[in-house]
Amino acid sequence: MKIWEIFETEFSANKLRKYESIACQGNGYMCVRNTLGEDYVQSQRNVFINGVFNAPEGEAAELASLPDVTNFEIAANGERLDMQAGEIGNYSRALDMRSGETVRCLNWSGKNGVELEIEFRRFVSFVKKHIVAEKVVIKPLQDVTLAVRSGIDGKMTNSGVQHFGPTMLRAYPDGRIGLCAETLQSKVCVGVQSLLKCCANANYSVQTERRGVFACMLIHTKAGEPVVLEKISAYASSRDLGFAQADSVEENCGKYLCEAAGLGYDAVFAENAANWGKFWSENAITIECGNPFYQKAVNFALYHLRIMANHEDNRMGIGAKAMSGEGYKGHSFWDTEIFILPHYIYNVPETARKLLEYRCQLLDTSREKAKGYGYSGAMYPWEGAWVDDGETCPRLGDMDLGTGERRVNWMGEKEIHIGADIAYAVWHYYSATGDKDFMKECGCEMILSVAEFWMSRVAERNGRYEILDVIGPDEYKDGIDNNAYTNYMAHFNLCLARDILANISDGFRQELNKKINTDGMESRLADVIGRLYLPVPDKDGIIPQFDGFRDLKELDYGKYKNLEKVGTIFGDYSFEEINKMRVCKQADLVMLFYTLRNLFDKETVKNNFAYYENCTLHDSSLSLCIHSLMASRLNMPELAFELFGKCCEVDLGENTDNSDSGIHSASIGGIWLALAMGFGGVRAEEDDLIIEPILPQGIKSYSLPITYRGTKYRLNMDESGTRLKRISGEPQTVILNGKTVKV
Ligand code: IFM
Repeated sequence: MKIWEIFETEFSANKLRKYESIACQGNGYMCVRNTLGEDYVQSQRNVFINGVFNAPEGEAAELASLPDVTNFEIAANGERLDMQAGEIGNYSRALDMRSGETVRCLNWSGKNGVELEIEFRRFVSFVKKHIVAEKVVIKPLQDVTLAVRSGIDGKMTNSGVQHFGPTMLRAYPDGRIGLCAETLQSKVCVGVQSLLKCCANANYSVQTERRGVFACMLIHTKAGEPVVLEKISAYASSRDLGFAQADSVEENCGKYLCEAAGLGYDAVFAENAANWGKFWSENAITIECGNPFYQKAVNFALYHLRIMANHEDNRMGIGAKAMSGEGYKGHSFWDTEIFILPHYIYNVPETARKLLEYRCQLLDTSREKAKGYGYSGAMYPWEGAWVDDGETCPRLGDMDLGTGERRVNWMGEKEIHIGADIAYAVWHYYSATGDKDFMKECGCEMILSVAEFWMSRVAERNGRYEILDVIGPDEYKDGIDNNAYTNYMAHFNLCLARDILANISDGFRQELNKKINTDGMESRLADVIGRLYLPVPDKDGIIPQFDGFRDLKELDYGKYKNLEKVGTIFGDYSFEEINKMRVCKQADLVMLFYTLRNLFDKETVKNNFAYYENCTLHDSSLSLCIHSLMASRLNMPELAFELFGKCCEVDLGENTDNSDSGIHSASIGGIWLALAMGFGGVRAEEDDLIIEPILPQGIKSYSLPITYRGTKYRLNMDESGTRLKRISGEPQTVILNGKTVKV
């Protein structure tokens, strides 16, 4: 097994989409699906720039599919290269995660008898963030006339929805071709330029078509003589960081392209490879066990975690599919704060800060949303897009094929735990970094604003405060009361707000009061904190996921566990029926034990874990990693390892096609969670870094970096025990396996 490569040795059109997603290439600014040069109907071309969203009439904003530069048509003596026609041999295709470069090699014999050896290379530069570079080497085995056509195709859509208005096409005197267009609603100008160069004498022409401009080359070549083609492309937009009104997208794009094209593919690649090399040398995680698949999955997770976030810009989040496909429209969910952010908090805290700053900038639209529903404070969007897009959760969901009507999607209104998740993430970030400036600039205001929301959202019933009519993380259930996860997380958020008010200076309070009125907040907080209903274990020791959960009827769980396809249960039951059954898509209690670890004694957690594990189908990609992490904490190392393995298979498994519309960012963050916070037992608590590693049977060793309050460590665990090495930063104390040590 090649642990550094997303690799295939056989061409299969049915696997095209999955490969395009899992082997996508990017740098946080932009992302390109790993599409092939020639067209196949099964393929889905997408290039996205992070933050370039557009809302079609009557629909939610989505990441707009941009003009494509990955198209590369090659014909030999008039016959088009097509791997489904003619014969292919020596095929291989690999994305090398060490450098971000993808290489496809094949021998192709056309029906007309022409034989070619071809190699395609492509990368998206991590240094020159606007650049996509491609190189194609064609070696004919006979004298042949090659016709090459490659350019900028602006006919791209998001499954049929065109986000751009009229396109401006250009051919520049220096051989560059270009396209500029503006998104229809958000009015973002996007520019794309390419330069195609050939080592051999070529008859060059430019072709235009509606929304497209292409460079064409006719090359007469001799048997055995390789023809080398290089295509460098640049993307720019009017949403680029630092873009000023007086700037020109077209000019910027041309500048980026000329600089990179002047250097050529190999030089731009060398610089990019060195950047990736440094990343891996400082951040690699190793896991040694009988099966190299796990090492590959960990490499895969780190690769994607690096390319999914814009590390410089705080105006966008991370999509549930990152930018690897159209799934979930590029929207950010709680996936970021609870599943993905911990990796950044403990490895790239500057990026974690940017992601939280994005949430801070959503405060105004969140306040408007709360007002719209008759609440106060900040009601965060369930789905976030561009920083001022507001709630982008589509109001209408899937079509009911029976009635022809679309079902109402209640998540935007009811899945309100997201506010507490964000407040929790602020606290988590602060605990691990000690970043007081962030708390002053954003963090305190965020926690207090969401706390204000909870105080208006609770309902007085049964002589206490309850939280009614919500959707918890387990989305099989809709319109439930007193969801344990939501109530406890809201309570935690309220307590954080109380503690902030108890500890801040008068001066800072005055500053805060310019943004949020905190007068008299202490007594209101004390009232709600004291009287908010928090579900407790019943007579069997089980904490109900929500009111009445334990009375719901059971199901033959075995039938739906370990299935390869998500949502199989919906083949047998309607949503309304599942709503009335004691079955979980993912278990809210297990989630809660992960976020707030000290609420219950170990016995209670263990009993509830077993109870909920039994009735959980893991029908959400967010489920397995948390169950693995909790199994580690509960000292069930073998189960933890088994669930970790399943989590690694969410995107990398053989038989799934559920990555076609993009990878699962939360599950990828979850690979890190299960390893670092699960096996590694790493956590920031109060003012301490606590590390309590376990070594499940079957794992020989693992090693991972951790950054805590400016000091970088490497944790090594093997059969001989735990070693913690300080790599950089000031010596600090750490609680390692229960003992306070100075590292
Ligand atoms: O945020 C999740 C949600 O919990 C379950 N449905 C998919 C969303 C995006 O991953």
